[in-house]
Amino acid sequence: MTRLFQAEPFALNFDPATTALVVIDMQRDFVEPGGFGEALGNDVSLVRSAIEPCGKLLDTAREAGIMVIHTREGHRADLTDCPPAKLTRGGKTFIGEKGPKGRILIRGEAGHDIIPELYPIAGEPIIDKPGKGAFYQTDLHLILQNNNIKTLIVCGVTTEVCVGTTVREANDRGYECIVPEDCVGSYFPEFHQSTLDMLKAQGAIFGWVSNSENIIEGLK
Ligand code: TIU
Repeated sequence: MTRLFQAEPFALNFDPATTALVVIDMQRDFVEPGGFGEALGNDVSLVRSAIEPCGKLLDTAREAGIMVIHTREGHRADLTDCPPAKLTRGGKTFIGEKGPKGRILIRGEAGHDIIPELYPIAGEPIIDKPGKGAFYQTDLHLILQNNNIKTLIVCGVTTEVCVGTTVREANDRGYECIVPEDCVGSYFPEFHQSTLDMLKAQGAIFGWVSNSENIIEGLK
C-alpha cells in the first residue's frame, strides 16, 4: 500500500510494510552529561531537543507496526575493535577511560546504553557499531534485506556525524532515507542545518528532509 510523506525537496512515496524507523545512537554517552559527547568538549544540552519528537515518532511507529531498529556506537571492553587512530581523538578523556557513567563508549557500560526515554522494546533489533555509519562492520544491511525494507526514517544523533554517515551509506545501498529534522540533533547548529541542506540538495541527492509531524501524519 503506497502512501506519501510530505518532505523536501518533494513528497516521498513509501509502503509501511517496507519502511523502518532507525534510531541512531540515542545513548547516554551522547545526550547526557558525563559521556563521550561531553568528553569531546561539547554541550550535550544542544542535542536533547531531539528526545521528545523521537519519542512521539517511536510511539507512532510501534502503533503502526513498522520495523524499529536502534543503533549504538561503542567498542569491546578490550578495545580490539577500536581503530588506534580513533583512540587518540577527543579532548581530555578518551574512549575506554573511566567517566561518571562508566568507561566511555564501551559496550555494557551505563553510558553506552540507550537513554530510558527511547529504550528499545522486545523485538526491536539493536545494532552495535564500531564506527559512525550504521552499515560499517554490522549486520544492518542483512537485517533490512531479510525484512524487505526499502525506506528508512532516520533519527538520532548527531546530525552530521552518525546520522549523516548512515544516510550516505544507506543511499549507496539503494535505500530511500527520510530525516525528520526535529528528530536529529547536533552540538553544532550550523552543521545540523548544512547536513540537512546537503542531504536534500540536487533533487534529494542523498535523501529527503521532513519533520516528525509529517512522518506521524504519513504513518497514521
Ligand atoms: N561527535 C559526534 O558528533 N558524534 C559522534 O561521535 N557519534 C555520533 O554521532 N553518534
